[in-house]
This record gives sequence, structure tokens and C-alpha cells, in this order.
Amino acid sequence: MSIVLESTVEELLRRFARGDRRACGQVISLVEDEAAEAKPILNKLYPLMGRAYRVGVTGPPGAGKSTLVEKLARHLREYDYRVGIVAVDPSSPFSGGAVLGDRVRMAALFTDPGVYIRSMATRGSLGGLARRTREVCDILDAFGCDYILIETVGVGQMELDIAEAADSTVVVLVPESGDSIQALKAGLMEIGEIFCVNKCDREGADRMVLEIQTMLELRPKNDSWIPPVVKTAAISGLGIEELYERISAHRRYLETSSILEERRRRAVRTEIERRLSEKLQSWLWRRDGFKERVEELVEAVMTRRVSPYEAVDLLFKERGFDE
Ligand SMILES: Nc1nc2c(ncn2[C@@H]2O[C@H](COP(=O)(O)OP(=O)(O)OP(=O)(O)O)[C@@H](O)[C@H]2O)c(=O)[nH]1
Ligand SMILES: [Mg+2]
Repeated sequence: MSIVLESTVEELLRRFARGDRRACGQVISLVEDEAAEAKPILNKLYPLMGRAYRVGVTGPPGAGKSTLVEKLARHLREYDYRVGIVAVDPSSPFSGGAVLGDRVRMAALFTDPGVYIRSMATRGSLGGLARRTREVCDILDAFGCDYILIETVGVGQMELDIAEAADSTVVVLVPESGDSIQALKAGLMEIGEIFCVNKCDREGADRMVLEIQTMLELRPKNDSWIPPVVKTAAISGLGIEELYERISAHRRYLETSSILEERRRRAVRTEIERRLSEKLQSWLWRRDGFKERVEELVEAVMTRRVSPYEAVDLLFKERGFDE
């Protein structure tokens, strides 16, 4: 890193440490853009991380996730917790895609100094998105957030990746079972640790609760946590307190059973493994003549002079790696 860059990073981190929200935004942008400064910044911030509790909120489009996140954030503010909101969702009111009413409703949160809101574009690969989401959460964690709420639309593979970034995953469904049952089939069932039937001001909420409970009984049990089903009407705030209590109970469960620590340990291990193989790969491909040698071996394998396994062994040996 150049000296200029270094002093800018130092200055940025000083502002970050003072709680400067613009600095926080700049740090996040640098990391999102995979800028040269990103790595040294994340290294410096690393000791400050690991304190925030991360709650993923996912569910079908329009289920009321943003409304719920907003109400939950307000509730957490009553306890004076600092809250980070990460909206991995292009249509979220947090990212500006919303109708006016939502924007007005959200305005108070936007100006609350105890709340930091960040939306993330879903462009690019989903795997990469999951990683960036985790890093954004890490930064908000270092920034001093007690809780980080991550909103994602539960479609496709995305919610699985995001669930990995969260400590507790809340699945939001609505009384109209059509969509919800589809959503459940699409894999939301497996990741939910707390289920929420939102829009319970509408008909059919109790029936939906029963349906979810029935489906939960069929779910393979890999731990002793039985996911609770909470009825909410995010729009009026009904049930938000209970939802918060359920999240707290899940947190206590994870903490006392040391599952939280185990999970975080596993995540760290995976992260190191992934980065190690990335680094190893890029190191190899940068060696002089490596690409050409690989091409030679492709030819050799094509003509069946060597097998692919032998080819890899050869590449290893030639670069001085012991078996
Ligand atoms: N009747 C009723 N409407 C609600 C409730 N919660 C949210 N809504 C409305 O449902 C619509 C969608 O709410 P959002 O919070 O934007 O839903 P979302 O799940 O974040 O939507 P996407 O991010 O677009 O997937 C809005 O018009 C909300 O006002 C509720 O409890 N009852
Ligand atoms: Mg939304």
C-alpha cells in the first residue's frame, strides 16, 4: 500500500472510531468494491468485531419484511441498542425502491443516529453477495451495532447464503397460504428458526400458524430448538414484542448450548479454507510458465499419456510441493 493510501486509511479509521457515519459508509463502499484498502481496513477492524447479534429476516416478496424490520429496529431502540439494517433487496424501501408512504414511514429511522441503514445491490454472483453481506455486517459490528437486521427476499438460493451470515433466521410468511406454501417448499422451511405469520390482521392467520407447525413437525430435527411461530401485524406493531422475545430466547439457546460459538468457529474455518485455496490458486497461476505447463498437460491427458490425477501430481511436484 502506498504511503498516501495508508494515511488516508488511518484518517478514515479514526473517523470510523469516532462514530462518524459517513466514514462507516465509506468503509463499507471500499469493501464492497474490493478496493485495495479493503483488506488492511478489515484487518484493523477485526478485533472490534464479534459483539453484534445478527438476525436474518427472509420470506416471499411483499410479506412485510421491511415493515417488520423497521418495527423491530424501533423496538430495539427502546432498549437503547444500536441497530444496523442491511437490506439485500433491490425493491426494499430501505434502498429507495418503495412507494412514498413507506419512505415517509422509514424517515424517522433514517435520521436516528442509533440506526445505520445500508442496502446492497443483488448484482453479481450470489456467492459473492453472501460474502459481501457478511463483510458489511462485520463492519457494522465493528462500528458498534448491538443488533444487525438483514433483510433478504426468500427466493432461490439467496436466503440460504444469507442465513449463514445470520445468528437467528426469521422467516416471514402471510396468511394467504398459496405463496407461503410455495415459499416453504422452496427451502425456507429448513432455514427458519423463528417463523412469523405477518399481516395477521387479515383472515386465515391461525390456519397458517397451524400449517407451519404441521410442516415443522415433519422437518428433520438436528437440534433441540423447536421453532416458534409468532403472529404479527407489522403495520401496527402487533406481536413485535413477542417476536423480539422469541429472538432473544433463540439467542439464549444458542449461547448457553455453545452452538453460537461452534457455528462461528465453523464459519471462521470455512473462511480460512476458502481464502487459502483462493490464494494458493492465484499464486500458482502467477508462476512463470505455469499456464503453459497446464496446457501441455491438457494435451498429454487428451492423448491419454497421463491421467488428470497424474497431471495434478506433476504440477505439484514441479512447484516443489511434497505429497
Ligand atoms: N395488512 C397488512 N399489511 C402489511 C403488514 N405489514 C406490511 N404490510 C404491507 O405490505 C406491503 C409490503 O410490505 P413490505 O414491508 O415492503 O414487504 P417486503 O416483504 O419488505 O417486500 P419486498 O421487500 O418487496 O419483498 C406494504 O404495503 C406494507 O404496508 C401487516 O401487518 N398488515
Ligand atoms: Mg422489503
